[in-house]
Amino acid sequence: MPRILVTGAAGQIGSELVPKLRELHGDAAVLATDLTVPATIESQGPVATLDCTDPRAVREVFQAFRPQRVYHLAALLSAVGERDPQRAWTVNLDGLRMVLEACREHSSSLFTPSSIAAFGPDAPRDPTPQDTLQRPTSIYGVTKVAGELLCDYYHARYGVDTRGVRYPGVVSFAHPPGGGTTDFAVEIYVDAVRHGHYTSFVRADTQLDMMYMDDAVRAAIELMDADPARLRHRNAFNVTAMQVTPESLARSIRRRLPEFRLEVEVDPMRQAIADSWPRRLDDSAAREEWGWQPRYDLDSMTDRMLEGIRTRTTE
Ligand code: VAH
Repeated sequence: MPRILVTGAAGQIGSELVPKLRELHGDAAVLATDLTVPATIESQGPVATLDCTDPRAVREVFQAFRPQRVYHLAALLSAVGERDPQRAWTVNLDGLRMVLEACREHSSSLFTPSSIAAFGPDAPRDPTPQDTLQRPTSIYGVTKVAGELLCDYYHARYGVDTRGVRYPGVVSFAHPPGGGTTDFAVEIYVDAVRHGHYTSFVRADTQLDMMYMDDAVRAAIELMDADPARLRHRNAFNVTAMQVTPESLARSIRRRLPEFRLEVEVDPMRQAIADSWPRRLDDSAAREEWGWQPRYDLDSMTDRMLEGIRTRTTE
């Protein structure tokens, strides 16, 4: 049985990655950690509180659990980070550095997500290649580029098996969005079911890459299971499933809720962040090097989201 450590287990991706890893490897194989761990995750298997910026706490968890594989998800997202850049750096970079050092000492492999936010307005936006200029203008993007470079350094210098993907916006219903710029792609579904209308904080024609949660969780697992001999890249692979705008999301929702109305009230900060990001990622490297293939498109994601929100609301 492998020993797998997940940090940020209470977050949007962590709260769905942990149950999937436990289904694959057994409950006891996965230690779920976060600043506080919800009862739902605690009821299924081992948990621990962990502040990844505390080197002693990180050392103690690694010494006690001796993880063979680590999924390091603890981070502040773009909009939250932009409101507190110092804390974004501390959590996203110092936290990563503590975990990298522990992985080096314990020969653990490490998955760390990057993001489309790792690109800035100077990069080609449509498509954005795997290898191109990375000069992001958000502090979140700066921490993601620095994190990619640090993970590649630990692989080259110390042989740590570090891998990552540049996630697009990740869409799910089980966990509230975490204060990101792509949250509109989650909020629109929740408000469609609850209120029949949604007010978007970005313009209706703002196009960004997106992915349904099941594909995002599968990408993390499949990359870590991939044959390392095939990987020409490591930190981090562009991955995407679709490109959406608030308007295209609304059209997809109206297939099921014909009365749905979309309004717009732009939040200048999040609009500026979204306008600096890619409009379409080129994910051919992930497809070639480890067989990446999304399974959800816009309409199947819409159907899954509306069904999941309705079920959760009636529970
Ligand atoms: C955010 N959901 O909006 C995150 C993600 C691609 C964006 O990194 O900050």
